[in-house]
Amino acid sequence: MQLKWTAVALAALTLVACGKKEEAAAPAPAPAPTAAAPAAAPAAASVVVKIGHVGPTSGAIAHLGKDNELGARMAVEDLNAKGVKIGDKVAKFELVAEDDAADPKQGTAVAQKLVDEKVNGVVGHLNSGTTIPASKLYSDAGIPQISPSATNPKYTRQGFKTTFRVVADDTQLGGTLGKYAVETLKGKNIAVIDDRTAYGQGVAEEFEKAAKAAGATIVGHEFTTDKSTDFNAILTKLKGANPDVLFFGGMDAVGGPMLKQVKQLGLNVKFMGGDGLCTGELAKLAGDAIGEDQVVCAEAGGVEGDYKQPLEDFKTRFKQKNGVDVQIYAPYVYDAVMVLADSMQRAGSADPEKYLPEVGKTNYKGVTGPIAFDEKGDIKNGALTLYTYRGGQRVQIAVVR
Ligand code: ABU
Repeated sequence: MQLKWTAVALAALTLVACGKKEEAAAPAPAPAPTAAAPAAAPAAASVVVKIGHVGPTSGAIAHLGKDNELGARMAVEDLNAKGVKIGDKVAKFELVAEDDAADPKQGTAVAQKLVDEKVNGVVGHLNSGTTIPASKLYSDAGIPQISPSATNPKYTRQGFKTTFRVVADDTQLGGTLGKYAVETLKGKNIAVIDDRTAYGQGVAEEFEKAAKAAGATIVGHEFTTDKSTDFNAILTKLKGANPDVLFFGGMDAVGGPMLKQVKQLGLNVKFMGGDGLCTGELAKLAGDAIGEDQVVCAEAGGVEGDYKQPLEDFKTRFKQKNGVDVQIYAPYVYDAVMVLADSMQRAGSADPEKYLPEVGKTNYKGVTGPIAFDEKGDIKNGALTLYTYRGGQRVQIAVVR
């Protein structure tokens, strides 16, 4: 018996695989078993699993980066509380959280840091503009990456085996919103502004294509940046074209102040945007400039039927634990971490090379609904949730596929 224990402990202590430390509790000198106190079972060997998370936890959209990071933290805590086993070892999940400030250069720098740290998997980044360049580094290192929020289609269309996404993309977002602008909001003369980021430009172009195809006229397309605060010149120019709908491709941090200036200029439009606009924070950023039902935007995911309750339960638990409401993508981040862990469990290994094939075979019921991936790594049968704002609150209009 003693010989067997020693062999197990030695094997566990010497096992070191790609990105993971495999450990066993140091064998304490065992007291001699007695009839009253039988010998204690040996502590199970454990494996440390590092989950990298990247989002902008500083800068203008830090509130969204922090939302994502809290989702990752909750997943890691839940996995550790459950005592998940990978192979015959108890997994100890560790979150390695990095801030990319929504900046592509900082994004690749922190991605390299995670590669050097030999993380077992990555959830992130938040922005398409950081996610796409970082994905090359993770692909070269063979590290599975799941984006919970980057919606530019290019991310999963680079031919990498390591890229996955648990939300719909900009083709679906822009396409659905463009059709909605014309068919439901009855928009005829539509103006567009985008922030020239990978996300803002992409979603605006998809919106414009779909709105035109549905019969609208695009009366103007102006440009800003993801750091701008003064939109008077472009809004004044667009006002001259008398639009009934204004679509903004960009994030809430720019969209909120833009809505204030829309009101100041007396521009009477429905204000539309993709998921970057569609946050809890938008109402605060726009203040009383946000008219009842004036904004229509879409989250790149959504649940119906039996899946509504698990998502509501997650949001309640998130608030209780963190003292703040979910902004938008924390539940998707939570599920992305769970998908990585589920794939590791099915592979019986946290070694990226061994569990990567299992990520593609995922069939997971998450708090954001069922998750399975197509051949590119995109979520199958992705949903969108359309929202408006009433009384300063985000209010759901519909879930569409
Ligand atoms: N999807 C909106 C926010 C993230 C991004 O794609 O840049």
